[in-house]
Amino acid sequence: MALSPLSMLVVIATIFLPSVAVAKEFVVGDGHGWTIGFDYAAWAADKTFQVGDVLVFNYAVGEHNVFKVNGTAFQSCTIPPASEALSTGNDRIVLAIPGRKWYICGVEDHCSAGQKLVITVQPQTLPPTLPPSPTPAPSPRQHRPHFGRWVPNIFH
Ligand SMILES: [Cu+2]
Repeated sequence: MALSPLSMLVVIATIFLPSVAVAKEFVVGDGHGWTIGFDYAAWAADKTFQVGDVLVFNYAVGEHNVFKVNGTAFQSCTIPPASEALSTGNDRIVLAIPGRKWYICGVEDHCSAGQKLVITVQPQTLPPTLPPSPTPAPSPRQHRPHFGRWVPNIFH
C-alpha cells in the first residue's frame, strides 16, 4: 500500500468535496425514457433534485413531447398551447429555481395515462468548507509534525 491512511483521507476528500457543487444530470425514466406505461412518481421518489441539476427527456420525436405546467394543469392534464412544447426528443431542462416542478406529455391522452412527472427542486447546498471555517479539512502539511512520531514506523 503506497498511501498512508491519512493520505487516503486527503485523496478521498479531494475527490469528493468539489463534487458537492457539481450539477447532476437525471435522465427521466432512465433507460425507459419519457414514455407511457412508466411510473415517474416511483422513479423520482428516491432522488434528490437540486438547483443546477439537469432533467433530460428522451423519446422518439413526434411520439411524445414535454410541457412544463403548474400544479393545477398537472392534476387535470390541461395541455398548454403547442408553441410551449419541448419536442426535440432530447429535451434538457436546467433546474434553475427551487420548488415544485411539473412536467406532462401533451400528445393525445398520454398525461391521463400517467406520462407526467412532478419533482421538488432543493436549493443548492454549498460545500461546507467553502467559507472560512473553524474546522477546515485537514491538510497533510499542517499535520506532519503531529504525526511525525509514527509516520516513520509505517515507511521503514
Ligand atoms: Cu407522450
